[in-house]
Amino acid sequence: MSAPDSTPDTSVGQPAVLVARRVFPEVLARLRQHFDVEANDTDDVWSPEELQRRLQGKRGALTTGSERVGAELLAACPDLRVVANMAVGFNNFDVPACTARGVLATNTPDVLTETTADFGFALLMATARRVTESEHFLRAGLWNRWSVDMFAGAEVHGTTLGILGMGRIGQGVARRGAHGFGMKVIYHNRSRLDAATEAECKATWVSKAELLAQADHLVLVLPYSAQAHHSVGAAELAQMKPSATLINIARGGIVDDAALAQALKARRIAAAGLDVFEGEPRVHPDLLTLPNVVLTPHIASATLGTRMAMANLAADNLIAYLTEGKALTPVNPEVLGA
Ligand code: 8YV
Repeated sequence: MSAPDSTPDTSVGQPAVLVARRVFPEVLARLRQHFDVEANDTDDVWSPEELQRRLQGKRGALTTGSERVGAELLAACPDLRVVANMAVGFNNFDVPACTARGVLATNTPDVLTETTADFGFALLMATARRVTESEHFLRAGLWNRWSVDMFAGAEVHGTTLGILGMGRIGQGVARRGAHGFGMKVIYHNRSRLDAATEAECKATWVSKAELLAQADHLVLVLPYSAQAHHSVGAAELAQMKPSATLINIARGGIVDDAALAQALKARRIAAAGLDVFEGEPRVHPDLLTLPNVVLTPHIASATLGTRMAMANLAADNLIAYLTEGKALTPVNPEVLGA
């Protein structure tokens, strides 16, 4: 398929863009300096049909991980030139389909790295040290005496931190573990880091089997793809230490949530901390009943400063592409040269 004529926009008047979810007023104001903006001012996710209808005549869209941009939508929206995701992950985009149609896709890397790594560590600590479980106990009025092993949790400092997926966020988690908590850091990734980055993170590459067998705390930070689906399922959980904790700040679908619930119930592993879920915002009902799992609603990047930086970067990508044919963080840069 030949890519249709692309940027910069030369149509009369300002190009029209769609903002698919409520974002900060400051960001909308910036966009309105350049574009005719239609914006969702609610937290409701538009249905695919509604999204398609509202995209008619739009040159650009600011999306979040909730809006699916696939071949069908792209075919039905021939004016669309750029989709700017307010997320580092972009598994909601069919990138080859975007490229085939000459539609630029962008994401928001870097600006959320440290904040997300902070949260990965917060979830690890809360899970290992049973923070939410013990808080529920206290709030329920059940705390009436000290006890020698009450909510005794797992050690964090000096233990082995395993990281599956060693991109920017994985490296941030590794640095925190190695430098802040004196942890031995092992990681598995398709490609090994260069020696300087390994030294900075004090991290050692191991096979996936070694990672599963040796980690006291295993943090998942790999991007979602069809190949990564259920990277951790019953077979992998069976290879972990019974005392281990599993932390998922990557994407729902990386873990087989039903298998995890079974493993947690049977104490096959000690505990899990989950920020992302298969089919979220639904959560596997068995997970909700288990005491040894900490559950948070996909908030790893949620500080106001970081969310603002993400929204601004997505807006900057729209502005750069539709006014100058450039992009700050493209995921299919080949479209720029087309
Ligand atoms: C977003 C995320 O909050 O950046 C990502 O990939 O998962 C989160 O930071 C979420 O995807 C909304 O776009």
